[in-house]
Amino acid sequence: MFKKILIANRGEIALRIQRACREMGIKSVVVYSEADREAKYVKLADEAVCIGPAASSLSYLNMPAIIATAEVTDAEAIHPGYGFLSENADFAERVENSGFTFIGPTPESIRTMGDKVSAKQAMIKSGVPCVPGSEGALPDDPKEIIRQGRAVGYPVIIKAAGGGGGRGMRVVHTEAALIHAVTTTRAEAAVYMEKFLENPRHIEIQVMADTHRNAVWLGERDCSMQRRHQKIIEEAPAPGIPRRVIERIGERCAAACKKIGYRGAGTFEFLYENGEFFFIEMNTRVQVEHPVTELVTGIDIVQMQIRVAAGEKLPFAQRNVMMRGHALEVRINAEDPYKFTPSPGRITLWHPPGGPGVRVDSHVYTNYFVPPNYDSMIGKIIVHADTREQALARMRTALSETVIEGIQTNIPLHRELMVDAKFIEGGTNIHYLEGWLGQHRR
Ligand code: MV4
Repeated sequence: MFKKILIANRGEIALRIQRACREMGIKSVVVYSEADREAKYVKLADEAVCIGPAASSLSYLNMPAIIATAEVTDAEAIHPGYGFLSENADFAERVENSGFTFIGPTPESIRTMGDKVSAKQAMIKSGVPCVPGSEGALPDDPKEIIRQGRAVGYPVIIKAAGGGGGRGMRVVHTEAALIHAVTTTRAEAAVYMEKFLENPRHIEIQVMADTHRNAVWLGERDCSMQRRHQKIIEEAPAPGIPRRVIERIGERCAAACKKIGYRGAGTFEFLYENGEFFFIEMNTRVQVEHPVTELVTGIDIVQMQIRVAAGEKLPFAQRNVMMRGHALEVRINAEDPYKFTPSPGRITLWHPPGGPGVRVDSHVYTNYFVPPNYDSMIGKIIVHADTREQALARMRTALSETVIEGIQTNIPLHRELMVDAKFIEGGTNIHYLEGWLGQHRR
């Protein structure tokens, strides 16, 4: 096992990784920017190194500074967290070429999955069901593009192979609009075509693989409650989807991991519509919403990432993975709850909730200054209970005792959503929140 790990991230995930290291008896080094001096994980660090100014490009994205810090501190491995350099294949390669372990998949896996066309081709080969569409990248020939559009059937969606998170996508309703959409989406990279699903849910499967040909799936998460591609509530299991349907998909995901030699944690993203799953893309990192999976499976995903990166075997097999109860996560953002404008500044009072089945992942505290330089998420409240109904009650209680003063947060929005009849029913789609916000305009 590693003696020391460098944490190349910030915010609540930096604290999450630091806690995992400490629990495993591993020393950790955090790198931080000038804007993050006050963060809890910097104050609690075994070692903390300031690597640059607030701007991410000069700090959390500064590969030479991060690798040089690993060298001077004698760290053996680098955990990239999520965002920043976590899915940068060149970074993973530079880390490994400098003699450190990248806590994540191989650069080749990151590259293959980062290209949505090659990711989809790999999944088709592994028997994972995908959205019907073009076979690979679209050609230049307009006649051929129009033929494929007719074969797929309108509406279609044109996506850039290097896109993701909502970048580089165009919905096309008629043949007349097709060529223009392809031309404008085709900035430099390849583009592909898919049938456009109008009202899907966003369901993802968590996987974990070691370097000894073992791969397991750890259930699913429903991440449909989102606005502008920013998830705000996640839960596990996904309400109302038959277990046998999810199990078939999960087994295919684990099989795909074995086939492509995947290692570490990963997430297969699916759209779910009319009882069917369709793969859209893979995330080759730990995700913000990993705690809901940790609470329903009892598996420490960050600890497992570290173990498999050190070459250990997964300490459990698929048959040992049990799902118990229901978990809900709400993301706490420093923003206006209805206008969504960022609200950085000093937190004059931070009073987090507690009690049985309540987990708070956050790097903030009373008198902490939320810097304006990064995304607005300042923490997460995650609850676990035997049933979804009980988890909802637990979340309502947790939200009712949460006090955050000095900045605006989206806690009032979460309080309203937790008593919304359709959300309580379960199974709302990816468009629900934006529709709800339109109805509840103020
Ligand atoms: C789609 C889709 C409908 N049909 N693909 C958005 C970001 C990227 N991850 C894929 N996205 C979508 N792909 C087909 N064929 C609708 C979306 C989509 C979406 C997906 C997941 C979560 C939120 C979303 C919000 C708008 C559109």
